[in-house]
Amino acid sequence: MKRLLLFVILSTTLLFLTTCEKKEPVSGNEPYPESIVLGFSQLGAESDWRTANSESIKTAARDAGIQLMFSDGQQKQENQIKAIRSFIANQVDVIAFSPLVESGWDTVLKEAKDAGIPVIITDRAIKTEDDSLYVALMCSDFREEGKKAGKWLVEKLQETKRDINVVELQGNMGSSPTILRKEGFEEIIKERPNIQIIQSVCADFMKSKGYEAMEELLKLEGDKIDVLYAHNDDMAIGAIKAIEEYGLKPGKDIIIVSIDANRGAFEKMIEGKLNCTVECNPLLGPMLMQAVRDVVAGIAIPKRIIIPGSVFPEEVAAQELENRKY
Ligand code: GZL
Repeated sequence: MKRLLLFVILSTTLLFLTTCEKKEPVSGNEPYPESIVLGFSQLGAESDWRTANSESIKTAARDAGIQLMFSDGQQKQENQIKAIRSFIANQVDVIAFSPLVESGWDTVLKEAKDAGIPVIITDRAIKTEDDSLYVALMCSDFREEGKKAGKWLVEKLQETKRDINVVELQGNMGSSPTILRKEGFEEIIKERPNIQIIQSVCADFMKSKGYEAMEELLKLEGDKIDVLYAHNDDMAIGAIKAIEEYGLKPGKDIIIVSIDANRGAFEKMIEGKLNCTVECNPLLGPMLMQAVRDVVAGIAIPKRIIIPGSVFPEEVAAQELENRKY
């Protein structure tokens, strides 16, 4: 009788312990189905910024033990839509993506919503009437970045009364950074009627296209160009090569302000060939993985997460270079 009683007490205790053990947060290292699966649709591989962004996401997923299905859209929205559909078919836990352009996402995001899969938008924004289609948007304030570039230029030219001719290299058309960086910059320079944008061309955030576009602009406007405003450092760096081949001194004959604050821009500022870069941080991986875990755990996250950034004029480039992480 005593043996039976002892057995009952022991087995009940054991049962109680196993069912009450605290569930550790999913680290994903455990080889069991609870590990989180994230489907990420990247827009392409057009710039050093994008390379750093993709690396940050892959590394952060690995460190968080999150299974990552990563797709490169190769600068085509239809590829991103296909990737999102494959994530839905694979019943991933969360979908995240960096939208190449602002519009055209409602249909596929509704499919994700109907499948009960939460979506996090990173790096760029979308245009939609229905913001229930995504859980959160984490990206920089692109309009503010354009304004910062404009303010730096206005400050630099405050003693200059003559007409100043600006040429602009834009990122890929229809993307939120391109649209808003243009608007922000124009909002500031319109206060100075002597500063005018005389040419604005698309170079898709790419070094090679920045070179080609600047080559053409120099043929068109040559010695009339006083300032280059580039929506990212890569296009500015491509343009610098064209300016030098044309026989002018970038950073001196043509003032150059751009956005991203990548290492290449700091190196050009140290060489005296670029004058200012506005920071747009690509290292979103850890923040994204934390958001993914929170969403899976049912923890509310902010609808809009703004990534902060500073302004780096050439004067601080040398001391700042060692701190740059991308
Ligand atoms: C901005 C990002 C832009 C960068 C470019 O968040 O989408 O795309 O400024 C990149 O360098 O190509």
